[in-house]
Amino acid sequence: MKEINKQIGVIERYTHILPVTDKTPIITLSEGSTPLIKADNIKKMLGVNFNIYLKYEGLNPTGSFKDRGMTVAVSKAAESGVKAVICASTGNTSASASAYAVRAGLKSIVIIPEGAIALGKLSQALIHGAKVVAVEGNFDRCLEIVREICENYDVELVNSINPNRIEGQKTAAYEITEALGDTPDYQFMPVGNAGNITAYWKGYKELNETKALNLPVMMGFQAAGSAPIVEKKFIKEPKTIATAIKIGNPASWEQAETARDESDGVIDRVTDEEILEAWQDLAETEGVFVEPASAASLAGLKKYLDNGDFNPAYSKNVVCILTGHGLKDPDRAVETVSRPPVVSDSVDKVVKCTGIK
Ligand code: AN7
Repeated sequence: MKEINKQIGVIERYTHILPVTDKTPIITLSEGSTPLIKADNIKKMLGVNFNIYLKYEGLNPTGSFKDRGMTVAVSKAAESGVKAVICASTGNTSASASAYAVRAGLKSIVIIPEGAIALGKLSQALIHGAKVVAVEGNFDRCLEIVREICENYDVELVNSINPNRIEGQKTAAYEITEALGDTPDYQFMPVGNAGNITAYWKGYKELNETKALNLPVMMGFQAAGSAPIVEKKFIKEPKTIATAIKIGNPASWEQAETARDESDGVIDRVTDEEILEAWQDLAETEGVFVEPASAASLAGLKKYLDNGDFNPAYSKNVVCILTGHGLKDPDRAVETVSRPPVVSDSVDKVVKCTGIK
């Protein structure tokens, strides 16, 4: 039967720039092709002249940018004939790996830091049938354990140290560039394990080499309690409400520094307070609900505007990457914003609470 209006995933859309061949089975959930949303309400709120765009990666099939890399990593794993994939995760990688593993008919094994995963993400890994093991330790320790397991057993590591993850994730740089008709001037984004900033930088460098497009300035932001790259040292006990980026020893540390230095950008930190404020701004002014870690991008932009360190001309394009969906971490919203009033079953009482009158 003919498939009508089939949305293709990133492997089919970007075959020519990805490490796939005719022999690679394409394991896809039609990821990518996420919207680049013009944020004119935030532009007005901030009183700036330049253009602000939001790359809403929470609209990928499992709710985060990880799907772009996972389609490539799991397709290559299936091609190689392994029987299982494994990852350490602060949540989103595990949600994505377990979903793509199901489609490939592979087992998935997920190692998470105990008590430090947002509920939405844990429920995804569980419903997709992953073998989930919670370790009494932080993410960095989980990744060490997974790396050791991979040295001794025939399982494929699908964390972002797997180069196929980076290849898949670089497609977001291509999409942004296609949507704008040019590379952006500045890109603000969260940094955790630093795979994503590495992937974007690879994408933009390729576009620079093949199409002579300008390189954007990369502005990466870690959470203040988990900012090893900023502090130039491992953080033994990282702390932040943005659990996705609660990482004290990023695997792609050096690559993140390269992106920063080659682009004349920064890797800086934003406090939990600044993250939550930007997170609420996105929901309240643009109707875009993201998980807290994602809001580190806008928090970083606001910080640099406040500092006076950031003053682009009116025609410039600034993109904030929103890495994960707000429904990943619904508890945070319910805790932060006041709960709804409960009234007895009466039209009058309901009307009184609504503010209609
Ligand atoms: C929403 O899932 O590390 O700098 O194990 O889930 O590429 O690590 C997630 C990271 C930003 C940081 N935003 O990206 C994992 C994991 C969200 C994330 C990041 C993550 P990287």
